[in-house]
Amino acid sequence: MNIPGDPTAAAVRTTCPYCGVGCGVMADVAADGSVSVRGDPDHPANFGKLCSKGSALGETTGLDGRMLYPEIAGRQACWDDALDLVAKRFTDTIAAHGPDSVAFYVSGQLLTEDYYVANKLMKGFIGSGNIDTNSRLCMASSVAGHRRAFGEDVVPGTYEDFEEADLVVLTGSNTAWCHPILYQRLLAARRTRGTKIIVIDPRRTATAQECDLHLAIDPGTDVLLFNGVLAHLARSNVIDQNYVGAATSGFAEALSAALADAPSSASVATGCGLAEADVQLFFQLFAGTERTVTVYSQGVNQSSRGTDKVNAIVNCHLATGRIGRPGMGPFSVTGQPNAMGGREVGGLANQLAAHMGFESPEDIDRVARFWRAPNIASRPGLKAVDLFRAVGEGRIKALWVMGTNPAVSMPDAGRVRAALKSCEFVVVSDITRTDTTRYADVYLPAAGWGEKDGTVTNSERRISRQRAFLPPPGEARPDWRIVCDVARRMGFGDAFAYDGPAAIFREHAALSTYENGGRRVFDIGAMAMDEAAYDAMPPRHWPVAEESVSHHRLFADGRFPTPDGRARFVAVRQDRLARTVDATFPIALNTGRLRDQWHTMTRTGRVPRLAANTPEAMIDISAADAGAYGLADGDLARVTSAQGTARAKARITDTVRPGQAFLPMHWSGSFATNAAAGSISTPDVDPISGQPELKHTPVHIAREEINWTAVLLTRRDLRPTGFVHWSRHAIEGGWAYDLCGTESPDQGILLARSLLPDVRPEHLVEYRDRHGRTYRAASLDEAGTLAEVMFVAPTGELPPRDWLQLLIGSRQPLSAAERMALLSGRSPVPMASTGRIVCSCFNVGVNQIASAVAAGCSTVEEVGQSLRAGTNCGSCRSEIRTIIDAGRLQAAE
Ligand SMILES: Nc1nc2c(c(=O)[nH]1)N[C@H]1C(S)=C(S)[C@@H](COP(=O)(O)OP(=O)(O)OC[C@H]3O[C@@H](n4cnc5c(=O)[nH]c(N)nc54)[C@H](O)[C@@H]3O)O[C@H]1N2
Ligand SMILES: Nc1nc2c(c(=O)[nH]1)N[C@H]1C(S)=C(S)[C@@H](COP(=O)(O)OP(=O)(O)OC[C@H]3O[C@@H](n4cnc5c(=O)[nH]c(N)nc54)[C@H](O)[C@@H]3O)O[C@H]1N2
Ligand code: SF4
Ligand SMILES: [Mo]
Repeated sequence: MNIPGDPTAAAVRTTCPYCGVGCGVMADVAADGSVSVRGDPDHPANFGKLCSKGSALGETTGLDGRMLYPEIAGRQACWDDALDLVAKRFTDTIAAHGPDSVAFYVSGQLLTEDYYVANKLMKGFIGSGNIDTNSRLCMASSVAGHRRAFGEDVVPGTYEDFEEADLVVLTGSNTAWCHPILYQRLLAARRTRGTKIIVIDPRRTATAQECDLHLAIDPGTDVLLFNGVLAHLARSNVIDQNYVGAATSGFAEALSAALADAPSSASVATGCGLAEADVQLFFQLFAGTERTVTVYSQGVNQSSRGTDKVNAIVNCHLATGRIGRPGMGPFSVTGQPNAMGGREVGGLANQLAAHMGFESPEDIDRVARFWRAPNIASRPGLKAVDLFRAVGEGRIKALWVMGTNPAVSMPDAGRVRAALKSCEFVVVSDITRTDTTRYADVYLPAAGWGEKDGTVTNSERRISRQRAFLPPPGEARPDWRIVCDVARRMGFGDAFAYDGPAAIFREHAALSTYENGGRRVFDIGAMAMDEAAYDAMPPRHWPVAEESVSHHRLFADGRFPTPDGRARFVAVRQDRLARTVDATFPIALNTGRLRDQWHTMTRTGRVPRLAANTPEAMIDISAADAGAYGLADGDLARVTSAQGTARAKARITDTVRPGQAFLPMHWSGSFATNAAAGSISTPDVDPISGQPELKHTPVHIAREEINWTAVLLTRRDLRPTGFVHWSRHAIEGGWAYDLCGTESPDQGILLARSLLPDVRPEHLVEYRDRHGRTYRAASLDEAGTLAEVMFVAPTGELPPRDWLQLLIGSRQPLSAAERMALLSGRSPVPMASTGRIVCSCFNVGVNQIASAVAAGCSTVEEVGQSLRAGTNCGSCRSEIRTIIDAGRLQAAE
């Protein structure tokens, strides 16, 4: 699409496919096919800014690793055969075993149009509720909490509320890393407004490092803390009695539960593991600040108490009437780019469509009539954890996975992999090969970001267009089309005869307004538009029931979509977590995200500058626990839970408390052996929302006795087998593999060498020491450029690799001096080492920042002026501050 007046006429306006902030992106395709991106200055979510992941989007559109053709049983097939087979197996299974013997497991990363047709096919035409989504692992507790309190799954506020608040309470949200542009908007507002920021998180995250008060609560105790707030509000007489009386119900019960739970700030402090003074300060700030926004994400949702946590928070906002007004409100930030869109179409097994549910026979009837659905599901389907359990038990015999990688991201993932393996028929639609596609009987290549058209809805209910600017590679097709093609083959052609995403969106909009009469807040009736208007659609908030009425902020009038129009307080009590630590599993394992990686790394994992900040899987552990388990920094830790075992390098840090550890969720089997958090995470779920407790798994940690380590730099894409541990990260022109093992060093050398390719002797240089402890090899290609390097050595004795990494990337023929120097790992011409990358937007390393500090830079701004580090997305600013502080400390010693 050409944008009038734009200097780069080819730029296409689209939306970032990562987090729920939903930033606008302008994409340019150069003559050579390369893609560059920049923030869309006119998009109201980001006003031109992009974070490190968004800025690197242009580097993810290449064809490396993409799957270009359908496959049946691992062999390339034509689309007709693949689609026929999927339709036949689903139809046969349903005929033999009924509609509940099949299921779809889909994703908050699908576009609304993809999601809409998948949901319509399963619930309306197959006639089962068995479509669930990875949003079950992500947003289900917020959805359930909203429905309990408001009667509908609605986020009342907008991003402007972050900027108009005087107090922002970030609860279980590492906003600096996970919603970076929204966080930067908050920090910018704080600079002028003086906003107070409180972070409630057991870890001292990058977000916590910037805040005014960090409450490092004991895992899972948020209900108690917010019950404490409610009790304090009552004690301090700041309850808005008028609002409570006019707009809510259930206050007395909620307050008495809160008072019973949290009789005093001292009892809250004890129960949450906090200092009483900090608890009092929090209570006072909350009570005394009218313009308060409470933001929450996975530290709240991913819990066996998740729904209660949400309601404990919402209760405090209802009690003070701080909802639906500027700078106030409970604010659940969504994770995935279209988590919200998925909730709108009813992608969760317990929702129907367009915010209608199975609880109401009228809703079921209405949706059936609208769809002309012959066989609509009349009850909810299985939620993700139960769904995979049913797959494992053979109750679900045909499963279609779209746009998610459950073999890695589900809790108790080993059991999920076993279920996928045992399932009679598994279909996977993805853009690349993943740990899940290994189990696919039929693989369907989907078109990815930049190749498909549709809409997504961000955390503030803003619907934006994703637009194509590249042709789908090979035979890849958009997901909506794949689903409709299967539906047609199953005999439902009339209901799936869309000519494009605009037609699907039109129907979605029409359903939202169908017999609505103001009962359902989700009404986008006025957005049922033609193709041209859809193409040009600017980002806008829902609801849009009528073109002229804008509902920027919801619930401003104190009316809620409940039968009596009142919001509901929910009486909640803090009681025990589903599972707690004990003598066998004494450490509470927390899992979550890193700044520069996206989930199972299928896209971000291929971008060298996104790998540079944290190249290997690390488990964060306190010095006290490391001491107790005999672990030194960088040792390989074996982490065992009731579900399984994972291995990661220990990082000793004061950001986690003794008794806790943190493992990122990102490292799938494609990037490391056995480092996935999912394999050890508990499948315990919140009883109301069915969301798993991914933030709290009791584990045991031990040191793995390592006798050799190795690094392999290569252009080849390898999945080594037979190793105790390996982990890889993208470098320019190839991959760096870190390997290690418990075998003797000479055995380790044998094992590691098995990874080297057969090359002609004249292309290989090798060195082995007399004692068989170290081995070094490098191979050149025909053009005389460096193709592979392998070093094997006892722990801590590997030579440097920075220079060799540059050589792999440069693809320049080596000089004689360089060839001579290869096995030393040191450039014949001295070069400064940048060190681990801190700012991935401008590729600035820790050594460069430390030098700038030594040369006199004493603030983050000065470092930015000198190196540009921290001046784009800003997510590395807290790390830069830590380096400045360390420099200061060193200077003082
Ligand atoms: N860089 C990056 N950004 C992302 C993503 C990504 O993969 N990478 N994914 C996106 C998605 S889908 C999601 S859902 C969001 C998630 O965004 P966040 O929710 O911000 O991220 P997490 O790291 O999963 O968890 C948040 C915090 O919860 C804390 N926590 C753990 N237990 C508790 C507890 O009992 N109480 C409290 N109060 N806090 C606790 C953890 O220590 C962690 O710091 O991020 C989105 N953005
Ligand atoms: N231990 C632990 N586990 C967690 C979490 C945690 O904090 N801790 N967080 C949970 C949360 S909040 C989430 S959201 C999940 C995320 O978990 P997943 O959904 O499994 O993660 P992704 O890696 O984003 O998977 C998306 C898949 O879709 C593919 N894809 C990309 N674009 C397209 C497309 O257009 N069409 C199709 N068909 N496929 C596409 C990608 O290649 C990738 O394989 O993980 C959950 N699991
Ligand atoms: S904050 Fe970053 S990842 Fe999230 S939408 Fe914006 S650019 Fe994308
Ligand atoms: Mo998520």
